[in-house]
Amino acid sequence: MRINTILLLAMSITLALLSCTPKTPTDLAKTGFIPKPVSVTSTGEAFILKSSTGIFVQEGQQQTGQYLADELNKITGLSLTVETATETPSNGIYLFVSGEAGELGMEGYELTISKKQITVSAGNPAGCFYGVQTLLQTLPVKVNPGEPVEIATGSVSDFPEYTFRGAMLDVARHFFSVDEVKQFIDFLAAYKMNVLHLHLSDDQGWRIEIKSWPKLTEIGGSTEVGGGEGGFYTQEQYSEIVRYAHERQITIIPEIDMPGHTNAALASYPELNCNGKATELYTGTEVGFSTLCTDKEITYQFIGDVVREISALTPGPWFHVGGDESHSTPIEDYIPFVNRVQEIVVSNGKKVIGWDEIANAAPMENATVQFWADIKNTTLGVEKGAKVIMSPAAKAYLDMQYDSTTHLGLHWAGYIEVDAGYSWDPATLVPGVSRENILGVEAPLWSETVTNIDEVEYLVFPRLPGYAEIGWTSPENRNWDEYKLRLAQHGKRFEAKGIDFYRSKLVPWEE
Ligand code: TNX
Repeated sequence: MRINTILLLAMSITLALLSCTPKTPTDLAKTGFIPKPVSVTSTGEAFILKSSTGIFVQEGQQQTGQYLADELNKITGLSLTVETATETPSNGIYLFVSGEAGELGMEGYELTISKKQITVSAGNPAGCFYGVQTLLQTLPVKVNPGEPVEIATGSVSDFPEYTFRGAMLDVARHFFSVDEVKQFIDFLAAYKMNVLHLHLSDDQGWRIEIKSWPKLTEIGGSTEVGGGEGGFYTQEQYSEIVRYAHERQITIIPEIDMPGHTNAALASYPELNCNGKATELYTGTEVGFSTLCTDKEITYQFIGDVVREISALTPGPWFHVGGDESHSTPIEDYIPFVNRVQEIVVSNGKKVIGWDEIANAAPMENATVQFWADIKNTTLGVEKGAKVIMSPAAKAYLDMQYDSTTHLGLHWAGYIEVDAGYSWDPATLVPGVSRENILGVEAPLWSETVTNIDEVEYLVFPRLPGYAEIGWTSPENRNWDEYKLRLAQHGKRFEAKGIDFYRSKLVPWEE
């Protein structure tokens, strides 16, 4: 035989042998992580997760350890448990928080996977939780009982672009139960989002118990858009939401929208109206017709009580005062009103957030304006020293329809297909608002057209992971053509979690 024939033969035998070896997920870099991490390195082997695998945590990290165990057990059918350890064990999974910023910052983490050991080390507990989410995305969607679970080896180093990565749920237009809100929180947690803004009051409903003003929920909480029965959270239920979110490193921002969007309160208490007469409850979807009576002292007593009671239940630093679309409040009344409300919020130990209209009031040093529509308002806020949360309606509103055939949602700001929702940079979208002015990104879901969590899921998925990535991943590291391939891998995850998502034709979904 000639030498090349022998070589050829040897090559084909090797190829044949290689194709018989079972396929293991040994390339960590091929995992479709969302949000995309700063760096991923593969080392080409596998960690085998089995019933004897120990989960060890540093003292203080038990909650995140238990979260990891619960999630792993759901996927694998195993019954892994959590133990504390004072140093890195030689086998198993170990979660560790250094308490120092290091090169990756406080929220950064390093996930290292070798054949024998998986470690997550982070600056703070939030970083540790994010490392756990990355680890969970390395697992298959579902594993048959008894089948070994292989996790590709390598390492991930990661940290977020923005410290504020959020979504909003409007529980006022339609009410959502505590369990539904918890499901929404789980959606955010899976993609490393850390803020849930709850729009707790509007013309159609008042959704949080205020002990000093009980009729707000008794009357104002009794209906919703379309005339359904509405509902509200007791203070205990609200605290339960806060607690559940906190366990997932998510801060709740409560919003009481004022002076407009207040019909539910005006229907509950006649004295809040300038004419002293209670309004009728409202179940339509018009905006801009209601206003608190800005020159009555009782109005500020009311706001003082509401802000005090809600702030006492809210460990997060912010209170959202709304301030949008106050078309029935003359601007000369609006400005002193917002100024006074800002003082009330600050005296209750919270920082003010408001929709971009509040920039017309002053001063704004410790306040944040939420850009949704008006560039002039937003840049005015920046000039007055405010920070900005980017929620451009035409890009980031989760209630905008995907296209003209979408059966839920609105389209007043346009249609937002999955690519359009993803392909923008908060730091360059608005002239006069740059990276250093921006606190972060929030995707709001208004609920005029959605009545339950299945409908919420259809508008939220698959756009939410894109907003999470805009908040987490630097713009240089983001690109739709590459992102859509990673998103395509997540369709199976949505299905496994029972999420009703929109199968956009722009995404090559993996079966
Ligand atoms: C505008 S965005 C509103 C809401 C509506 C939403 C519907 C904003 C600050 N105000 O009251 O629910 O549009 O998309």
